[in-house]
Amino acid sequence: MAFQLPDLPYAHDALEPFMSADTLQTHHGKHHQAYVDKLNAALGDDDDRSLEAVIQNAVGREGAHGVFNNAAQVWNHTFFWNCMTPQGGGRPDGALAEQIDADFGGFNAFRDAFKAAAMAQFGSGWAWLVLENGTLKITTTSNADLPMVHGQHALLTCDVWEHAYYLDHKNRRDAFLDAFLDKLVNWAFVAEQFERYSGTNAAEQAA
Ligand code: MN3
Repeated sequence: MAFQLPDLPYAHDALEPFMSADTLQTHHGKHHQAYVDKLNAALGDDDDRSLEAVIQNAVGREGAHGVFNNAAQVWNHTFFWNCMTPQGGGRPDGALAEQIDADFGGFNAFRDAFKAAAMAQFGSGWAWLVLENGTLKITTTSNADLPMVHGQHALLTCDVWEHAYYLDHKNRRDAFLDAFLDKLVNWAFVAEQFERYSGTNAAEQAA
């Protein structure tokens, strides 16, 4: 069963002016699609594993770098689209906000640390807010690498490959990060991930 490119959770122009339709048409329609196509070509038609299973099986395995890179990039991009929303940005509330205060010393400290980490990622990669052993952490990964293969739960990510921002911001990764953090982050989605993995959602725990 072949993997499919998921639809964006909003219209291509819905994130303007902070992320252009041109960027999303290229990034989703060309880059993300290419990872899906290359993954399907590598796996063949009779592979019915989940994307997560493909990633975990391929990580670090000799001869499986192409499968890992394309599978992880399919996962990363799908997650990234969900981390953004029109009229996004602002701040989280509730249990997630309390844990950000506890683990980073406040939202502004979190924001500064996330942006600094994303700025410091050399070359292509991703900046993440993750939950690891009950603690929030900011991490970065290179190329296609992702938290699930490091025992971490991803809560939020920002793509810092140049293709994520070059059409809108040229070389200015800092301007892209400001737009992402202040105008695009879907904190409701991030809070859903936090509740799922932190056990603060009693209904999900019981399920
Ligand atoms: Mn990308």
